[in-house]
Amino acid sequence: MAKPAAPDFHQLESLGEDIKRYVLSILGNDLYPPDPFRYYSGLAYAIRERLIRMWLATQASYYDSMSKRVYYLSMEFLPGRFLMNYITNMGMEDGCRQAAADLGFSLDDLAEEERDAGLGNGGLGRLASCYMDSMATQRIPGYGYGILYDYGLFHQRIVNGWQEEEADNWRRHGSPWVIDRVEHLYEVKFYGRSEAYTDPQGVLRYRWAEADTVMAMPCDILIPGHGGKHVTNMRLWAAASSTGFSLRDFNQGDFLGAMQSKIHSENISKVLYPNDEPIQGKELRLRQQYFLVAATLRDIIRRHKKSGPGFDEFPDQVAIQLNDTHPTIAVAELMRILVDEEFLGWDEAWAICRRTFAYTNHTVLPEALETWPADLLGRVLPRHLEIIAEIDRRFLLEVAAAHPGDQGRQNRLAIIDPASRRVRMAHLAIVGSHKVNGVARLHSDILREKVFPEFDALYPGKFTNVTNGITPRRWLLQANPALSRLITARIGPDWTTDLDRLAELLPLAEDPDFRKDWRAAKRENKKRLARYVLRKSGMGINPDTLFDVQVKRMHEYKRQFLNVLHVVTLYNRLRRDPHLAVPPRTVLIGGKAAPGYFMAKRIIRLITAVAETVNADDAVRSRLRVVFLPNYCVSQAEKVIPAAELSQQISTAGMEASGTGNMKFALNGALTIGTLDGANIEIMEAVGRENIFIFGLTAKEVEATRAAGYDPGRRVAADAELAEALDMIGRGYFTPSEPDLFAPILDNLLRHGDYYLVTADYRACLEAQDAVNALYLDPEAWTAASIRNTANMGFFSSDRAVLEYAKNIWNIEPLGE
Ligand code: GPK
Repeated sequence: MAKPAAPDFHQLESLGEDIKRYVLSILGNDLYPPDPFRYYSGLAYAIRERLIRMWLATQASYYDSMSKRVYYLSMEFLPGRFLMNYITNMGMEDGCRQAAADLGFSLDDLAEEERDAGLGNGGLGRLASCYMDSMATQRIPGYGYGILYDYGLFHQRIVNGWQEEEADNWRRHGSPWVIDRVEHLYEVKFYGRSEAYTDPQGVLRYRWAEADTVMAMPCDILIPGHGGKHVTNMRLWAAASSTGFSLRDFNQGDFLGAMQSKIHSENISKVLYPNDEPIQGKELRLRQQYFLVAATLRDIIRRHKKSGPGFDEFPDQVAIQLNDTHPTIAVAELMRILVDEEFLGWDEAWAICRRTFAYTNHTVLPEALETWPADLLGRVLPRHLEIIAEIDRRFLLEVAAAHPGDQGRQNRLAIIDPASRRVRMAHLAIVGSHKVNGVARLHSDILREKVFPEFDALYPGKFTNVTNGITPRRWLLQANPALSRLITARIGPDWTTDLDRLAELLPLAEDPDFRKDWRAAKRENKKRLARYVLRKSGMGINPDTLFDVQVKRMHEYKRQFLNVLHVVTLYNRLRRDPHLAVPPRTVLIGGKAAPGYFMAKRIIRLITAVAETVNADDAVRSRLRVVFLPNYCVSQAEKVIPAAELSQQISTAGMEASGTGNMKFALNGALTIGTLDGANIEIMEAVGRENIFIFGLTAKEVEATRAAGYDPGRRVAADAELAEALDMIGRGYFTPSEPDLFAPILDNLLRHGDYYLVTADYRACLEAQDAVNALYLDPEAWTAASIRNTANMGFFSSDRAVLEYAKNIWNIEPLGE
């Protein structure tokens, strides 16, 4: 495929004039002094205008096709920045560079002015955004649906070594990418009660009485596919009060009272919950979930009715994908609409529901399986609780028919747990869907065999796998121009939409000239990252050291602590032997901790403490540096990942559902050091066992080790280096003024059985790091392995993933050209 010719409506000639006009008319600002933020905004509005024209011009074909559509429901989307993504996907890069230069700016500097749209926590939200890009590129007709939070994920600052959170008021300076559709408001109900009545035909029916209402306003963000021929719409709902404020209260002089209900309503879309696992029992979170679901289903049904067919054809026109259990109340809401408002019979409505929904599970952590107290759910959504109870009653009859007399099984499978009276959202999602998928092969196996075996027995074939993927446009083409140019020069540009084509690079791993160019591209990215780190933290890092990177949310199961133990051990070895034959290293660690996650915050403090000590030690500082990267986010990932040489993916086996960072690193030529967990296994199979550093217990061994009653004390006693590292941390070597700071971490390890098996995998991790060092000392061999990583990553494109969903789950054909 040749580079797409810019269609007429891109109108690059007038770009410069348009930018200036927007600075004046939309921002109401002077052109002088030439402020980069103003010019970024002007450019953004100029792009937005072209994008809207393109969307209007292309949506007709999309509507005319009358094909089935998918609705991807997610409480989180994590797009990051839009400007460069739009420009690359629309093929406008050269024109935009020229226009920026004519105005006296570099396009890259303007792009740096944009704030991330951080409407998600981590992997789950970023996956949703990669899928939007791939649906647009692969012309899969569909929409993303979510919430437009006023405040996205908090900003992380490091103050005295500790994480501090700052509100992310991301729209404060305007958001050119968001199109408010003020004319399409819907009402969403909460509270009140369910009321029975008899209709004129004498049938007993139910309605939702005395409810409060909140308005949902759609705000659209357009997502252009690569080549600019297809645009997908991401519709995010913003909450608005239905009444403005109470005039009666206001007239009586109670202005603040009058504002109360308005504030209560608008709170719904105020802020993203900053946890990367569910928040148990927070009423506002439940209201957010229902708000998304109710507004979205209204929109879907409006569109369905407009297109003609009746409800019996609904599942032939509509597929709804539940991104984790967060939007699962949709099952009850669709039943409510069909039975209470459209007057369908229960069985007919239920058949429609089950054919419409599919559910993606993203975690097996038991503490992360979402449940709601039945009485809370019943207070906020009275009719839905009744409907869930009825779904549960009928479902348990099915279970009883299959396993007569097995009350234990009924209790285990029940949607409403009879013991705790909590609604198990995963059970509702499984029962209400036609397919349930995990996000990597191991994860899907664990779901079937360990987490939901009795559901699997009841519904053979319902459980399936779709291994996650990432978009090669953002994560290679756009984030790594140096490597992209090199790849395109050798194999042409088609890899951007057909990632398997990267396999054509394989023979080039044997070519010394190509390896030299490959190293030069990596070095350019390392220099770019070094400049970034210097700018952000004032610290210089040396691009001629091994860049060893772990960036992801802070979590005990992800084992940033194991990484620290390796660092401390390496530090000790270097202090003992300054001539140790290992390559100099820069260890970069970044990630946010949930604000209430005590242990994760302590681990951040440990990393910053170790960094302070190591970096101040003249005896080792030229051989080992440690950096904590504050505020890890999508735009930072775009700088960090292309510069990485070693990618740390070291979770306790069986606990990381898939991982997607692992894919981004390998695609950019980093070698992985990792456990046999999540998608690491499939990455190993793809890149070859000799091009990856695998260590540690397997998921089965983890299970067996725990079952046998693991004793960390014995392991520590038998390993002098491990004992030394733990002792230094525990004694306050890195925090002499607060020697007990890390006692809680050590207690977890040594007194509470080391649940995440850090000590069990320590020695294997160090041996894998020895192999890393040895290979890195042979630059030609390392580079060849790096090339083989990139060349074999075709499978991990999100294009492949969404096409699998389309074929096996949604039953949707991509549109033709
Ligand atoms: C899983 F359950 C969750 C969650 O609430 N948030 C989240 O980001 C992640 N995830 C998994 O932890 C990753 O292994 C996985 O790659 C990602 O979801 C996307 O599937």
